[in-house]
Amino acid sequence: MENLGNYKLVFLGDQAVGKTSIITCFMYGNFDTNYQATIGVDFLSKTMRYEDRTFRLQLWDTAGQERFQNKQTFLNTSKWIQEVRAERGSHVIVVLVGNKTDLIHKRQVSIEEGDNKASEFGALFMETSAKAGFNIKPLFCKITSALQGNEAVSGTKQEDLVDVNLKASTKSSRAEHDQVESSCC
Ligand code: G3D
Ligand code: MG
Repeated sequence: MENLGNYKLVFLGDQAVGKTSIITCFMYGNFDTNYQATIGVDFLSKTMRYEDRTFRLQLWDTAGQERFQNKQTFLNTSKWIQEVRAERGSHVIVVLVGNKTDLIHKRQVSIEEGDNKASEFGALFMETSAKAGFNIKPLFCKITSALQGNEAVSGTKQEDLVDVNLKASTKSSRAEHDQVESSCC
């Protein structure tokens, strides 16, 4: 099994869009666990397998300062993506995530709008619902798949970075859990 090293995934987006919920759903398979109750660690780790390679993903949650209404959180993703590009350059993989698809009657942004915006920014796009557990694992599979195409390996000086941008809807402190391999892609 070839180990392709550590990858940093940073979850950016306005407050209450569901960043923490997506991480929780992916790590623990449920919606209600509040991993942030455990304090003291900066990120959660999970090893993903893609074919005969493994990727260790570091999930870095962040706490947005401002809370906006649904549509505005989508508009604000432009700012988040631009900041990431300005800071990290164009090589980073950016994924635009539309969360809370379970709130069908409150939808403000069409799939097409999301898709178009992602294309415009050279980002991947995915819709999810942390609450329903919809598309959460596929999201991380998509990221892993993009990483393996990227061929960034441990041993290279620069650590590759995946930024997961969220739209739609914080608490602070962090928990540590290093979960074992998840093979799904
Ligand atoms: P954040 O980490 O981006 O700030 P959170 O967002 O994960 O803390 O989620 C903010 C609120 O949105 C939480 O509700 C959470 O339960 C809810 N939420 C997260 N994901 C989904 C989703 O997919 N669908 C729905 N319907 N709600 C979601 P509270 O009430 O605790 O503020
Ligand atoms: Mg949070």
